[in-house]
Amino acid sequence: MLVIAAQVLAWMEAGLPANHLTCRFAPRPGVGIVHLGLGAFYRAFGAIYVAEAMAARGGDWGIVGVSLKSPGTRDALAAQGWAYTSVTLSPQGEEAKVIEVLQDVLVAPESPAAVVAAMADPGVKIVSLTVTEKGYCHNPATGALNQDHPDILHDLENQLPVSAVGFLVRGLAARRAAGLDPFTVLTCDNLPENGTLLRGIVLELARLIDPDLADWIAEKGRFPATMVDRITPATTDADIARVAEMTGRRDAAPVLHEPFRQWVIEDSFVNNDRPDFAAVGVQLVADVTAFEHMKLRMLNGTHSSLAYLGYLAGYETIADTMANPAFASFVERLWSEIMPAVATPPGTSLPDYARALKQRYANSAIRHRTWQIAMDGSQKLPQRLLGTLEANLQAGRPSPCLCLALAAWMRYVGGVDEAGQPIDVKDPLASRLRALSDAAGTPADKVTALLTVTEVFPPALAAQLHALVTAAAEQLWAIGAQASVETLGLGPAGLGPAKP
Ligand code: CS2
Repeated sequence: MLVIAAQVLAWMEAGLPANHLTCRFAPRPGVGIVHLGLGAFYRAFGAIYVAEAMAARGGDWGIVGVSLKSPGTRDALAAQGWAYTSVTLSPQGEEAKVIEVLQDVLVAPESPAAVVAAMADPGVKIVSLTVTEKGYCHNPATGALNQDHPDILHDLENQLPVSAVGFLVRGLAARRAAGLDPFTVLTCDNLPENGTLLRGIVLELARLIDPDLADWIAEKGRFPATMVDRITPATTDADIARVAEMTGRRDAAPVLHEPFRQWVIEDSFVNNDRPDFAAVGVQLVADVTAFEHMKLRMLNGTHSSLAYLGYLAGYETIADTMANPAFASFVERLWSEIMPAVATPPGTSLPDYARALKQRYANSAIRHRTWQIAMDGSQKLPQRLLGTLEANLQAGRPSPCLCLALAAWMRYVGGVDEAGQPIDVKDPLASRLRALSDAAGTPADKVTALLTVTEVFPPALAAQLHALVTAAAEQLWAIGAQASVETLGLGPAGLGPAKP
């Protein structure tokens, strides 16, 4: 232990000016949080807020991270004593900080019992999650648990789980057995009404395992909804080399992100036990819904639209896509279609939010690949695009740009780009989507076939969308993404001048 501590100190201090060292604690704090899913986003976002809240107001909120699949992040961080570099990238320059808030990292497949034990530790008050949309093992169109999911079938038959939901249920069961209160379950994924959704999924699995446990969770558990926002591309080998050059020190697991961040949390925690989030700018509110709709529809909805259309037009990153004036104008038109379907959250202006997003997307210091955002579309479309489309259909508002984005997803999941090259489509439904697309002949047939995927499209909405998306697809296949975007996107900008 002492040897590791000395190595880590050397690791942290070599090459970094003292004022770049932040969020270090001596003695180490106790563990108050178990976090499932230790990807770049959480380490660039939630972990930093927790570290800052502890630095500002104290408390034992050290974090035990859990990787649900592979040991890579644990192995990289172990050699660094769980510390890592966070780099803020902006056109004005870059700033590196060392974040030392993780106290341990567990790899669930290696030691599932240790993960359940960590959750059952009396000091732990919160279990948070960033496991991405597909990690919830649910049906994206209905929000219900997918009881046929292989991981859920496993977790129903075994004490030691593999799914995030399974770990939550077994962790809560262990606390109940020990006579402890439940932990607060804090979801940090981009899902609609994410707290309520996860509560429903956890209760459904718990009820199948032990109905009394489900009643206990329903009565005592807390599942606050959240809106999370910071653009954080996956870390690449080139990023690792760049950070080494910047800091003079090799970090095998740095995170690189934009300066902007926003976290809105429904203030509903078991026994009100949480870090002093308000002290570090987190918005604690009674109702997150308006913030969440704004973010999922205006940010993630346009992000996915730019990802599919930008990828098909040959762009590698969002910033590259935005550098094309037709796309920059097209995204404004998308916001004009989306804003009428979004309630304005307190203290916010939707046009200002859109203008700020435009700047964020144009940040060329961030290399956020269109391919990365295009991943898992079947899990993302309902909350990002379909809710907006449904609201516009009901109100009789046209949405040609959103329909084009949906058609672009359909072209993308066909697995062949406009130059005839294969696309590496990552999606839990990839092979089914590909088979449906391949079996259909014309673009119109492909639209008809893909709209039958009920995990994505509720049948009534599919029927309403059919003619509109068919028209968009016919144009997209005929003239390509670039020309389709030009057709819809060029012309005067849709957002009007910024407020002084
Ligand atoms: C992106 C998000 O990969 C994606 O699907 O849309 O990760 C996005 O960058 C974040 O939600 C921003 O907060």
